[in-house]
Amino acid sequence: MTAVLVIAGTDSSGGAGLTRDVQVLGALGCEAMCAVTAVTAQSDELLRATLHVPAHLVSAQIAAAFATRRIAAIKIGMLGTAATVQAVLENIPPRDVVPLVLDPVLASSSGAALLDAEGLEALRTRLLPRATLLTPNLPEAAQLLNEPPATNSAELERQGRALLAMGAGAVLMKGGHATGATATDLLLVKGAMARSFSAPRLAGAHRGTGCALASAIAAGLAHGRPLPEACEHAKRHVTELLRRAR
Ligand code: PXL
Repeated sequence: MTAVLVIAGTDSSGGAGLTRDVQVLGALGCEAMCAVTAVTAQSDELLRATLHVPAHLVSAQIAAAFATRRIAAIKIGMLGTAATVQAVLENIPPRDVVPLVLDPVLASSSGAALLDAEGLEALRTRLLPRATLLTPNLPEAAQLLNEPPATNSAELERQGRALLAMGAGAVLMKGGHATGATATDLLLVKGAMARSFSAPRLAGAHRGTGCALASAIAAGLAHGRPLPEACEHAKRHVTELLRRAR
């Protein structure tokens, strides 16, 4: 079976994080290898406690995964600290060898920081240029750029292009935090027209959708789908998951 390495934190509520990633990868025909970066105790409303896994143990998990199987794609979620960002950088192959989907997890749905300030700087300057695809939501894109969140589609595209200029191979700007009848994601690749993927906006707040989408895209890339097709397929899969969860 095609193997995908997930580098992420756990969420005891089951809404987000590593368990969500593993669930989605399994449903899409991939085997999940994993490197746990953090253990979080949280409910939907509150982050109660976090343990950051020591960097040497994150390194060892990644190295062991690569020693065990041929890994067809990597998905990165919560990292927590700069030391963990560094451990990841030291243990993953270059971008042209294994595609990397980087979900820049900065805060929990309840608003608690999931990456410290030094970690954010390391992610922005060193890990982002390693990403095949960066998948920020509106608040994450804004924080990465030190700007207010985009409020219209022109700003969304400009911010996405600014993140491309920082070195990401491609950027998928997720419109889930915007408003309007459709939830539209915008895929930006250097030298190409923007492509958008839309789905009807569902009522209510949904946790773990970012984790699920990035994992579904990683599954598509692992199966050899071209990036736009992987994004489109992933969006459909996650929309269906949300619909069924209601
Ligand atoms: O959805 C982002 C996310 C990722 N990883 C962990 C989380 C969350 C959001 O709460 O808890 C562990």
